[in-house]
Amino acid sequence: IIQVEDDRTGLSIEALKRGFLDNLFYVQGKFSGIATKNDCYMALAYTVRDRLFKRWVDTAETYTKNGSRTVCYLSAEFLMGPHLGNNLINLGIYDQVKQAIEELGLDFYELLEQEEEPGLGNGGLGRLAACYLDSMASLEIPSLGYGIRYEFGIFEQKIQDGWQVEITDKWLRFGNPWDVARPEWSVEVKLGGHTESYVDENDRYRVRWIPFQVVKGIPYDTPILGYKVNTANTLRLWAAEAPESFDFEAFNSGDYVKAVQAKMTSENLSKVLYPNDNVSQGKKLRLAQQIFFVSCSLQDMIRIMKGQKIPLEKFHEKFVIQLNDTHPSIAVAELMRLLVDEYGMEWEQAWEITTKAFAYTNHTLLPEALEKWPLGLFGELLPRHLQIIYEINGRFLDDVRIKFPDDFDRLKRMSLIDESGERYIRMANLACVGSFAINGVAQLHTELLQKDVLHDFYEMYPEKFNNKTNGITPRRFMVLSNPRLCELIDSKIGNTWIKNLHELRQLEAFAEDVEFRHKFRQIKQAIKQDLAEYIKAKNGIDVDANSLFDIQAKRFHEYKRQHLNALHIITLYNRIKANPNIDITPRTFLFGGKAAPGYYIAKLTIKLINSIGEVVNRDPDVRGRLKVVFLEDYSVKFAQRVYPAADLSEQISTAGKEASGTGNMKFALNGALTIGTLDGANVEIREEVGEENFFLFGLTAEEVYAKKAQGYDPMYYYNRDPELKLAIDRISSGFFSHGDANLFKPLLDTLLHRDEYMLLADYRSYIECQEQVSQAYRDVENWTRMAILNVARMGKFSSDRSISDYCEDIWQIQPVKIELSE
Ligand code: DL6
Repeated sequence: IIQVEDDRTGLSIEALKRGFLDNLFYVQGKFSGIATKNDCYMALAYTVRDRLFKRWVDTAETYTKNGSRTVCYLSAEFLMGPHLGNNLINLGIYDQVKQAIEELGLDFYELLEQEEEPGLGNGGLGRLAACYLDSMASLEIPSLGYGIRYEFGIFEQKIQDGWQVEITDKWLRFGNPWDVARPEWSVEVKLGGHTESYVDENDRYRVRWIPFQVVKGIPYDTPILGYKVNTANTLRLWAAEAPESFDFEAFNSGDYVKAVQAKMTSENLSKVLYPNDNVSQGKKLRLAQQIFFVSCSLQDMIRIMKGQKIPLEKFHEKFVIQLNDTHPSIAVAELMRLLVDEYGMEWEQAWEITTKAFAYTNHTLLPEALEKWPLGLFGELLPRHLQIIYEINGRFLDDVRIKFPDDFDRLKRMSLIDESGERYIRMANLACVGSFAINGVAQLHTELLQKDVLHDFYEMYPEKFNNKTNGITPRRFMVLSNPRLCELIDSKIGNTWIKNLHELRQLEAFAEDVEFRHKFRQIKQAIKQDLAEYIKAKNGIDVDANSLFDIQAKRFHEYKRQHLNALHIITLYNRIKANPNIDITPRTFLFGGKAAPGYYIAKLTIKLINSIGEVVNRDPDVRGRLKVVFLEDYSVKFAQRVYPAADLSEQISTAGKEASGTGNMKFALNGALTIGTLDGANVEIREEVGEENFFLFGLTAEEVYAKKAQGYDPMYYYNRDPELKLAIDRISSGFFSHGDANLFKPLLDTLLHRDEYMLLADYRSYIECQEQVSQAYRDVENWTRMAILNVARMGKFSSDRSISDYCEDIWQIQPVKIELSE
């Protein structure tokens, strides 16, 4: 008998080639002669997907048979990054596929590049959700990610004349090979209208909701394969449609156009991702998106329970639901509605189940990011939920009264409804009351939540609070994005660190090994050279790969203080202008990141950086010692190129403002040293890598509060620090704006008159710290030693560690091994 490997599952080079050609023919309908790059990418994606399906189906079957307890991760954002490369890594067939594709005469990397990344998130919060899916699958934890299949993800950024311009992200334009529609599991979601009370056949008082509109949610499932395990979990994203059952013709008396309009209105729900990071705009469509995906997901969970014949009373035993910030927190009221109104459960029992099912992660301390909905808007869209929230609130405030008698101010602060002016529903309060666990995302962040933002809730329910420091997946952010460094590490300590990042500690010994340091440096240098070539091709700027690559890549936000970085560049430039022969460590300043389209100051900061670049990059006095580059359209795909190329990672937020940060972890894991404040996870990174391997500057969170309380005056610093004054005056004189003295005025006004984020107070400390960086970089051997120690000590920041902690402390869930069926 001749044994031939199956075209769809075989992992040999020959089977992979056959699979590819088969998909090119039968899925794309093309022969090699006329196939486009995209046809070839699609054929390859399907070939890889075929190999996931066995694992995916067997995983689903095992969970169904066992009725496994499952984590449902509810998130308005999943910033997954390209799937192809990651799936190859997790399947363990990267090299085989590369060879197969090359033997077919194609460029493997070109095909990887071809993938349109699903940009269904803004930044840290969405990317964290993606890292957590990877870790849950890799740790064999039964889980479902639930979110929205936005037709348009985060906008594409173009830089025109130094300004950010936004272009619609049409990521679905060529189709998406990674998800499968499951119309058979569609559900309906009600919106608007009014409620009626009635008495049921058992003489019970009930409420019926008569909606104004009904929207259908269609689930699209993407397999999420774990690293070198058989587990393939599911990311289930909902797309909105008009339901057929809605009889438009009768409803709109034959007005076809109106009927089509209604269809369009429904589809609007999943049309576009709101492009704000860390700000809530209070828009009705956004609330509609939230209830849409939350209701779809909860109804889906109930369907799953029915399928597994598990009674609804056991909802909280079957599922634990993690709320990724307050965006899905309407789920507390929606689960109550489903249990009480739709399934006739008594309030007390429903509340018991609900409060045992939900856990809430807070991701921000910024007041503008805390979601609150005007009561009128909320009631118009969700009249029944408003009643339910009133009921929850009434009972909750009774509990507060008992625990803290006669404390009326406390009642006002804790109420789910803000009645201090215009009335609002406070979503963080709803999440706290409705959840059994509340966590922050770094030690300092959790402490500040307890002390300040959620202090009353901490006093009410101290047992609910816990910290879960964020983490990142080493599969995407090392194995996939930095193969050269991985190869070096593997050659010394093997490759089991990929599943157990603490094993990187073994590299500490090699920090003292000259030869290892040399190789480590060569690799960094080669990666920097690659990025330099990319920059030359894209921006037309010559960048010296021997210069210090100083990178700040993250969303643009005043609290992240990209403009503090800009003040440093101007300071160095001014020193050169004053003394052209000054001895300066050559640096390349790289910036990447998007600004929310409506955030004027953030967009002006992008313009400022580009304007500084224009002057600095062409001034002959600088003689190439400083370069400033703006990396257009920063994305997960792009980030994978950027992290490995960094020497210095800028983590310079005002202390007490950045909840955690995760870019800080990605840079350090790839061997960059950090210059940073004691903010978010920087504190823990510094603790791990050692204070001698971290460049610390700036006020602490406590000092920031104290200074504000004393009455902070930025002009004090401006008037006393001549370098600071000169840097600011250079901007205001129009030096960087072709003589236009008004262009950057709004930005400078924020600094000189209020300086909410205390750049001026931190300026001198930052500049001095940067001088230490410049000195340290000249000691090549010691710099490399420090970089290696950073890599070696990043074990704590694997998202596998974060997820293990969630499993143990919050979710109470065990791994389930998946055996592949014959
Ligand atoms: O927890 C993930 C990520 C943190 O690392 C960042 O520090 C934090 O700013 C971000 N928070 C948000 C909040 N958005 N809202 N609401 O994106 O979360």
